Order: sequence, then C-alpha cells, then structure tokens
Amino acid sequence: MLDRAPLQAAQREAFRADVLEGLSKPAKTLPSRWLYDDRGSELFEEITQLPEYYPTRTETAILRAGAEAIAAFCGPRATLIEYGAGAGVKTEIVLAALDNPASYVPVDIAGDFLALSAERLERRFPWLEIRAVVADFTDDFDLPTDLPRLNRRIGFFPGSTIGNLSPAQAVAFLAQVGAHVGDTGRAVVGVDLVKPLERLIPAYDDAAGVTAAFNLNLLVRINRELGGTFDTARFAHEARWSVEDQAIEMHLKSLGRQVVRAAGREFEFAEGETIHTESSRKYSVDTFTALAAQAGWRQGSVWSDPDGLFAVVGLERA
Ligand code: AVI
Repeated sequence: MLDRAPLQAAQREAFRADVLEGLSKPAKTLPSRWLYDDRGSELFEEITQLPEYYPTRTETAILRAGAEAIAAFCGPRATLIEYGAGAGVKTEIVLAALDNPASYVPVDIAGDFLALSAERLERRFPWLEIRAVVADFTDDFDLPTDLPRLNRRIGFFPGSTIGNLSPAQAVAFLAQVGAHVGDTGRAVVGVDLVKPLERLIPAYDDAAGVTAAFNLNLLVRINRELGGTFDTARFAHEARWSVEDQAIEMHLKSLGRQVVRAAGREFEFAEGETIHTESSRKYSVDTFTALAAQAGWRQGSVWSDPDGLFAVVGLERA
C-alpha cells in the first residue's frame, strides 16, 4: 500500500496557503479544487443526477451516439490518457468503442479513488493495460516513460472541467496535453456551451439545494481541516452569470457583518460580501477552438446534442 501521508500533508499546507491568501484579498476568493473533499465529491455526484444539471447526461448521450465516430477519430491501438480519471460511465463508453486500444492511463490526484476505478475497469476490460498516474493534472507532470511509443495517444478530458480553469490555465493545460500526446496525438474534450440564463442558473442553483450544500461544504472543510469557525447558517449559496468572463460564478454570501477565524487568522465580512468559490466558463465551439489554437491545436471533429447544449470537441495538432 502506497504511503499517502506526505501527499496529504502537502495538500493540507497548500489548502492553508490558499485560504490565507484568498480570504485576505479585497475580493475574497478560494480555488474551486478545494470543493472536492470526500463529502464534496459525493455531493458533486448527486449534482450530476439532478434534473436541472444537464451537462453530465447530455455529454453521456453525445458520447453514446457518437461512440463509433469518436473511435474512428482516435484510430486503432490508441493509448487513452484521461485527465481527472474515472468518470465511470463516460470512460466505459469510449473504451468499449475504441478499436483494440493499447492502454488506458487515468490521471488523478485522488490516489484511493483512482485505484478503485482502475480495479473496476480492469474487471470490465480484462485485456486492457491500465497504468494509473497519481498527479494533479493542472500541474506539470510526466507520463510513465515505458508507455507504448508507436501508438497514437489521445488526451481525454470529459465533464467540461476545462470550464473550471481560467483561460490561461486552460491554455497551459491543453499545451501539456499536447506535450503528452506528441505530434501524432489527438484530444477529445467536453465543453459546455453558452446558453440562456433560464437554463444555466438553475443548473447551478437547484431546487433541492444540493449545489448549495456542495458550495457550503467548503466552509465545513475549512472548519475541520484548518480550525475554522464558519457558521454555515450565516452564509448563502449564490450562482451568478459573469458577462465579462462568460461564466457561471458560485459565491458564498455573508448574511451579516461577522468575523470568522480560519487557519489561525481572523477575517472580517461585511453584510452581502462574498467568497467567489468557482467559475464555470461556457464556450461556443469557435471560442473554445480559438483557445485550443493558442496551445497548438486545431479543430478536428465536433459532436453535439440536438439542442446544442454541450459539445465534445475532437482536436488535432496544428
Ligand atoms: C466539475 N465541473 C465541470 C462542474 C461544473 O459544472 O462546472 C462543477 C460544478 N459546480 C457546481 N455544479 C457543478
């Protein structure tokens, strides 16, 4: 069994540093990756099942309907590298459709989760070589050096998580995918498309309050891991549209004036002041392609749903 203690200690330190920095800014903010502790990951799973949250079911339907064409785009004997691994059903759809894939390389920071999903896939595809990599895919990291060299590599990034990165982070990430897959490689990326706010806002502020619980859980995590004194009843979840960034922003709004301790410091909140906890950028196929072009990619094929809610974009090296 791998010793995860050093990684966990480093994570805790990074969390502390981000909380101290983010809550000290004039416009308070926290990086969205901290939303995903065990409870946060469970709540996100619940979000994906909500009637208002269209992205997961729409992307899954696109992958199902386009499986053959996507497999043809990837080509035979491909090595599939999935960033943020183990989305489960989506991975299975693609792996089952690929023509005799050489190997599957899931990359995820959550080592235990990665091991579990790799085991499950091993049972489903016993003939497939699976090489799990524990890494934060938004950081620089190397793939195992002994992966098959001659096969075409495909970077697979479903889920529209690309939207949770800033444009600069997204370009850096796509450039790293390009370095991983090489000149002959390709990428398949899930992109959530711009659409009317009547559809977007409820997807991030659902009637059952699951997204609110997901957002507020960040305060619970700060209380538990960094000795915080947040009273979750004194903050409210808010989902708003930023015209400038073309993004849904999640905020935690202070319901009154208050002082909260966290990570050994005190932070003052005015009534109505917010912590910005996540941006979920929405693209058109063209604005996404323009972004990918900055990282050395050009548009290959695009698969979408009849209502144009979501796109799965196949990228080729420019
Ligand atoms: C993981 N990511 C693509 C989700 C999104 O839609 O931006 C995270 C999420 N936040 C609130 N609901 C879902």
